[in-house]
Amino acid sequence: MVSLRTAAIEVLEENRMAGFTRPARGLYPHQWSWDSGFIAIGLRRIAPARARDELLTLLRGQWRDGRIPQIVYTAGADDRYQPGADFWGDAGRELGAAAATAGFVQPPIHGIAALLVARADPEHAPAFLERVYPALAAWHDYLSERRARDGALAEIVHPWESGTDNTPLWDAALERIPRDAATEIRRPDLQHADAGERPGRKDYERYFWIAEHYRDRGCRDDDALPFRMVDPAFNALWALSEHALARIAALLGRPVAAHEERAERIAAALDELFLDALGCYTAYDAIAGVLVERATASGLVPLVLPGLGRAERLVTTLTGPRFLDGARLVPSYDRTAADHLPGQYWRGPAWFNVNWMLATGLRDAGRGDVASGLERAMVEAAAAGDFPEYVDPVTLAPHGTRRFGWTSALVLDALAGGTSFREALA
Ligand code: 9WN
Repeated sequence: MVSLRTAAIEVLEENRMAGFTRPARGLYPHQWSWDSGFIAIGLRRIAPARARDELLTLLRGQWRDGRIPQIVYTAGADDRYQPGADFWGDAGRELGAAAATAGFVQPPIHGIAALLVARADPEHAPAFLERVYPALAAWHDYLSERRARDGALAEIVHPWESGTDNTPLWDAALERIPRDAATEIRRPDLQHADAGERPGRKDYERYFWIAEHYRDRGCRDDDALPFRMVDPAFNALWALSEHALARIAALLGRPVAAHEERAERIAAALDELFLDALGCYTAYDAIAGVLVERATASGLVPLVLPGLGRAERLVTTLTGPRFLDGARLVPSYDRTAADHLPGQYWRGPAWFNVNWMLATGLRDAGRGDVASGLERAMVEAAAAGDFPEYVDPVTLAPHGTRRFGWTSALVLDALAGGTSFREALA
């Protein structure tokens, strides 16, 4: 029998493409932005050069305005995933991308991923960081100038930008979106995952309506956008990555103050998203002007931030009945909510990337005991379910696709003893 480590390496090998790793063989044939961040973090444990390539290949898709796109498309795979490159046309290429890309973005994991990858191989770090630093600085400037127009926190303009697509956080905002998209919705994803475990038809009609609206207006981030949400996980990762850029700038002998100031500004503004009644952060609907009253794992992700004032309260919520009490892994959505569904995508199942971020935050917050428990459950769930995309938080039963990229990568990191953001930033 092969070891779990060897099996994880095999999954990453089987998903290896030219310079990057696809999330999964059938369901996701392209390069995804935040997947590549997590995958690079895992790859640094076994192949630092490949981890560097993973991030550098993603940056080929960067637009002149600084955005790092949600998807960099593999040529000839449009019939296998929708929306494909054909949906977006030449928008990205006209705006400087060296590859066909989506117009949306995903959570800014890249700064911290680049720092961790650099730390894993000090000899090659300076040349790698010289290459990625300007691109990552431009990416964060895009977020600041185009997405955080009204304050310190960035808005997302589509559920896909959160990476937690059908989380209950977006339900009320999506109710306002028409369902008559012009695109013929084919759903090739349903050939690779159970329909009951994926977003539904109504969700897809609305996803495409917003995507067409954005694309047809040149992917401009203006006030006419029909969906504008402030996501706590997206912004926490931005603050963490901004701290990482400060560290990278210091290693390169460049000014650090602007990065540090921005990181502090984002972290301070996150406080506006804290809902005392739920004991965690939540999303803000920038169109309706309201906080969403739902407890999701996204609202725990600020635990990744060093020195977070509310860390203790978050740990209490995380280990309490809404999340970990009675479960093995942190569910994506409140287990006490009437509409919690333990096998349905981002409406209940536990995801490995989220649990990895929380384990890292917990260890840095002095709760190595809880962190180790999560890492043990990740390892067990990956072994029993053939590296599933997501699992039932209580039984660890596998759901979604199998032999999934970031599941394998982050299990490799857990097997190597896990990560400390605090140490990486020191
Ligand atoms: C849309 C690739 C991506 C992840 C997201 C996850 C899922 C896509 C989809 O797969 O989203 O981006 O088709 O549902 O929600 O987090 O990046 O693994």
